[in-house]
Amino acid sequence: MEKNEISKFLETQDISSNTKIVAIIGSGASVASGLKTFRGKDGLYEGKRAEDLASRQGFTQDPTLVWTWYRERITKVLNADPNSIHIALVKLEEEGLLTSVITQNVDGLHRRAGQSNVIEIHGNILKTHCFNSCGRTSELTKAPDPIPVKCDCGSYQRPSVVWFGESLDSTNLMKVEEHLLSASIVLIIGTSGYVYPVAQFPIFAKSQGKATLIEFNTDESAFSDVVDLFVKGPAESTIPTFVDLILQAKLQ
Ligand code: BJW
Ligand code: ZN
Repeated sequence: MEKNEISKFLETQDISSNTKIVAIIGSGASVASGLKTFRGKDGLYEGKRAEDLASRQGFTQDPTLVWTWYRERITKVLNADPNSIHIALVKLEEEGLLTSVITQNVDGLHRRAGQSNVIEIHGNILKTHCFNSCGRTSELTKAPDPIPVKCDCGSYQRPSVVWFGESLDSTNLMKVEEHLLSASIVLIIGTSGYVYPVAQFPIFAKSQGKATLIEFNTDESAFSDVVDLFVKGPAESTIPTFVDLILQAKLQ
C-alpha cells in the first residue's frame, strides 16, 4: 500500500542525479535497534521530568541520578547495531542523492553504519566533557564506573549531549542552514517535532528554500500537517522501500 503511495508521489517530483535529499532524524529511527524513544508510553522520559535528567540544573541538583540514567542508556547504545534505516540512508548517500543526515540521536548509529555526512545536532552519548569547562574530554568504550564520573580538575565529567536550555553548536547550525536551503527533498524520520530548534528545520527548508517534505512515522507528529507526504508506519520498513523507489525513479 505504502509502496504505491510513495511511487505515485515520486512521479510528481523531478528526480534526477541533481536531486538533493536531507534527512532529519529522531529517536523513532533507532527503535528497530532496540533503543527507546523519549516521549509517550515506555519512553525514556516516562514518569520522569525531562529537565531533571537533561539540563544543567538537573545535573547540579543530582549528578548521580543523571549519570544513572545515562549509564543505562550508554550500555544499551554500546550493545545496539545499526538497523535497516541507517543502512538504507548509507545507500542513498553512496548513490549521490543524500547530502546530509541531521540527527537528533546521540547513539552514533549512522556513523557506525558507514554514513559520512552526519551532523549530530544533539551530540553523542559516548563522549564526555568537563561540567566545569576545564577542557578535559573522554570517549567511552564501556559503561562508566563509578558514577558520577569525576573530572581530574575536581568537577564532574558530563555526557557530551545538548541539554535543555543549552545552545546547539553554531558551526553545526550553519551547516544545517546551508543543507536545508539547497535541499529538494527533506525526509523527516521518527521524530515528534516537539523540541526546538529542530522543530523549525522542515518549515525553514520549505519556506526559505524549495524543499518537498516527506515524513515517515508510526504516528502523526507536530510536522504532519505541513508535510507534502506522510508515510505512516515503522520507518525500518518504509525507508528501505522509499530508497529503492527513489533510486529506480532516478534511473528513469
Ligand atoms: C517511529 C517509530 C518507528 C516511534 N518508525 N517512527 C518554549 C517554546 C519553544 C521552545 C522552548 C520553549 N521552552 C524551552 C524551549 C527550548 C527547548 C525546547 O525545545 N523545549 C521544548 C520541550 C518546548 N530547546 C532547547 O532548550 C534547545 N536549545 C535551545 O533552544 O537553545 C537556545 C535557547 C537557550 C536557552 C533558552 C532557550 C533557548 C536544546 C534542546 C536539546 C534537547 N535535548 C534532548 C536530550 C538530548 C540528550 C539526550 O539524549 O539525553 O534531545 S531532549 C530529547 O528530545 C532528545 C531528542 O533528540 C529530542 C527529540 O526527541 P525525538 O527524537 O523526537 O523523540 P520523541 O520521543 O519525542 O518522538 C519519537 C517519535 O518517533 C514519535 O513521533 C513516534 O511516533 C516515532 N516513532 N517508533 C517511525 N519505528
Ligand atoms: Zn574538569
